[in-house]
Amino acid sequence: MKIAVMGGDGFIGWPTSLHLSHAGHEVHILDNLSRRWIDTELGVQSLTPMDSIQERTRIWHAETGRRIHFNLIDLAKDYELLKNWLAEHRPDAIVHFAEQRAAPYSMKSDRHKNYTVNNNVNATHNLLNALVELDLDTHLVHLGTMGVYGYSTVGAAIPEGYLPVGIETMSGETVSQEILYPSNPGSIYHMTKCLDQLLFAFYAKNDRLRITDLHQGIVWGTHTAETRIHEQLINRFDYDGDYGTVLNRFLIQAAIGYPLTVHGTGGQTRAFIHVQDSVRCIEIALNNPPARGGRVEIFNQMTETHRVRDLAEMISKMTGAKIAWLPNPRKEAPENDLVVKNEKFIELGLKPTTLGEGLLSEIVDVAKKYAYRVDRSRVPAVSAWTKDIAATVERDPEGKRLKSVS
Ligand code: USQ
Repeated sequence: MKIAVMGGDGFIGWPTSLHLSHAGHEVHILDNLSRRWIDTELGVQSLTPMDSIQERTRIWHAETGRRIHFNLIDLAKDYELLKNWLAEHRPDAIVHFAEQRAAPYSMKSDRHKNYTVNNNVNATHNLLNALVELDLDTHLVHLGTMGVYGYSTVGAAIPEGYLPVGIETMSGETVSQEILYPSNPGSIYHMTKCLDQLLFAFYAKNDRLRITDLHQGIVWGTHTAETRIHEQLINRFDYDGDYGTVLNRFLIQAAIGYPLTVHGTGGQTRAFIHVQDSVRCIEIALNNPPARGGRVEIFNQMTETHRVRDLAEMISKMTGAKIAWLPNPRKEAPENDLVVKNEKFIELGLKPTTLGEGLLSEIVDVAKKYAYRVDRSRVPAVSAWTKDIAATVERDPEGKRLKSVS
């Protein structure tokens, strides 16, 4: 297949591009390199030393003989460039990662909220609009999030996208219908993924676009089989308070002797998936497109659920790290259960990589290797969901006063 990977320079976009290229597909990355600019804005850098995208693709070619093409295009702003590129290349499939993906970053200020909404919604809409305008039968695979559902299971497992409901008609009969599972976003970022869902439903119905939406959990790990091929193919690894996600953060914190930053009671249960499984799921989704004229295909892209405090306690036991119980900068349920259906990927052959497979200590080792690159002052999560919460997030786990965030 000829595949365009929108956002192919990012944390999952890069290993996905390598994986698909390795599997024999013709891969084109379209990216505006915004993650690199945001690193500069925040004054942080990936734990792992990352080369430029041009250097990464050069090394890939030198090591494997395969080419990955790179195009500097901003999907949200350069509609005509995007349309011209699609008209010229007519890809069989598109993997769409080209969105701002951090909840804390999206909640930092009014400017960050505007940026996240404008960037994410425009990028998705421009893509859909261009596919219709060019009359392309391209399969669009989008990276959504488990967070569109919220994290409450009301005693029933979260289904894969659609919920069967019975509705009583005016004549007293009950008709059954399948509706999109009610969305319940917990941040501006998560809200943009809910808006994406509506755009997809409309374009699948009105223009018969073939769309798959992958509702992914929190991705952990850093290496995949392909990023291991050469040191310069290494994936990025975010540890800072905005872009670092919980499990990877705890592992790097353990490696540098920083107390594990549990928000609140740590009773939040979330869905997880290893980055290697994430790229496999994307390949499976590409190989199983929905029919033209059908509804949006939705998969829950996760393999296990864990409670934040259980993760902290497990890593503390494994490494001897201390745990810091911090005021929660977010507005979220302090405790929740989470049961999620994920049969569709399992039936299509996914063999889940679980936490118990020795990979946790491998990540601690990666973190130790690059520990000299860590700026400890960037570890605390200071982006607060509301002004009253901001007033409570004052000290980091090492007891230092943080700059005011309210
Ligand atoms: N948390 C801590 N300590 C930390 C960091 C996080 O206790 O140092 C807690 C948070 O309060 C939250 C949970 O861990 O309850 C998860 O936070 P996270 O930063 O790991 O994940 P989240 O903000 O939900 O976002 C990440 C990705 C996003 C993806 C989402 C999937 O950044 O792109 O969509 O995970 S999901 O969480 O299933 O919605």
